[in-house]
Amino acid sequence: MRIGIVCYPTYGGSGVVATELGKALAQRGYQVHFITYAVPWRLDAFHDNIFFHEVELPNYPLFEFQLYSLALAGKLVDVARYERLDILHVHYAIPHAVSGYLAQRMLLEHHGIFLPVITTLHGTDITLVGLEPSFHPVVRFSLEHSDAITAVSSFLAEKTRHQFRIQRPIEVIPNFVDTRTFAPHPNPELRQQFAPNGEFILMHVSNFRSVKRAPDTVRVLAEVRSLLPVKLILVGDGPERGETERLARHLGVDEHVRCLGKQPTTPELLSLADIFLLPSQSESFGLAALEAMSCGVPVIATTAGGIPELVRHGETGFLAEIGDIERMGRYCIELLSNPKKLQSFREGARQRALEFDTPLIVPLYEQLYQRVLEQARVML
Ligand code: GMT
Repeated sequence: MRIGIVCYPTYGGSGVVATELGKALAQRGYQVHFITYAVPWRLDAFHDNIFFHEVELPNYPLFEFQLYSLALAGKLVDVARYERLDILHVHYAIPHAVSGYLAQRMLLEHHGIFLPVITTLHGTDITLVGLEPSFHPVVRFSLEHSDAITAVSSFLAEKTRHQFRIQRPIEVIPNFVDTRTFAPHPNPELRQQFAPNGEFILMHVSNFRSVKRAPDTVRVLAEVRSLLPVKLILVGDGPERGETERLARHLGVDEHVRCLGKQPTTPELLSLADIFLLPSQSESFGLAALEAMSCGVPVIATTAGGIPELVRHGETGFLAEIGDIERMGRYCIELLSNPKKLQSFREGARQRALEFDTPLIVPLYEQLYQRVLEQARVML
């Protein structure tokens, strides 16, 4: 089967899921074609069966804003025809589902080719940006015309039904992790660099958009530091990084915060953490937390969105209300000051992550592709 995958190539969960899915499918013998404006950042090496097609953006003085959705649709037609794609899988509805629909119509009317389009919803395409009045009708229309829709959590599927009045089935296929790669990798020398006096380590990985509430991680650090020696490692970059760093200075904990910027979230890096913090305002699943859990790191997070579908309160981590810094701090102290409990949560986190292992989840996408292709054959 020849599968086209459209995603954002930048630092972010939807692009990571799309890329890891493409890599896993290629390993299973499918031919995978990524179509986007840059090489996805997790597509870090040459992979057999994987091809990359860059969407070029023509520049013209009249276009004050770049017309990416149109350029993508045009490129999809080209790739679908010349690479003989069987199916197109778009990740993140805006604008990918719309470009996919447009390409599908052009392929059918001009070339007599039917290309089924599957849309996977990831989060803010439904919970935030998609709700903007200028996008809402477009997202709704493109979902109604997708040949199948998947969402990464039950929370997100329900939100989509409710906010977009979608009656059609939405299949829940959760995020996944390669638990062989993302496994505990203790590295005492590296740990020594971040915590030279044996301090505990809290970690947060995100794109620092406001929904992530990254500054809350610094507030939690300040709370915990009043009782325990602890450091905070921040990985990633984005709009609220500056504010997070300023808050650390304001609270007088800046010497205990290390901002690493955009980094590959390697198992070695994640394994440094004693606790992973995810204080999000909104989170449809929490892929970063799953990768940390797979490395045996318990998660202290909010109850936002789909997080409770991943993190088991009192077993693999703890959940608190959004913005409840005091409680998150208390939970950190409870775990860090009780080595037996911390160890049992570490094991719990790893066990839970094993339920989202790549070989368990990727077949759900393969079965969906087969079903959609079968449907298309019946229709034609
Ligand atoms: O913020 C988004 O919605 C975009 C997306 C991304 O590219 O970062 O993140 C979402 O997709 C991930 C992969 O499915 C989920 O694990 C994240 O929870 C989700 N982020 C949010 O819902 C804020």
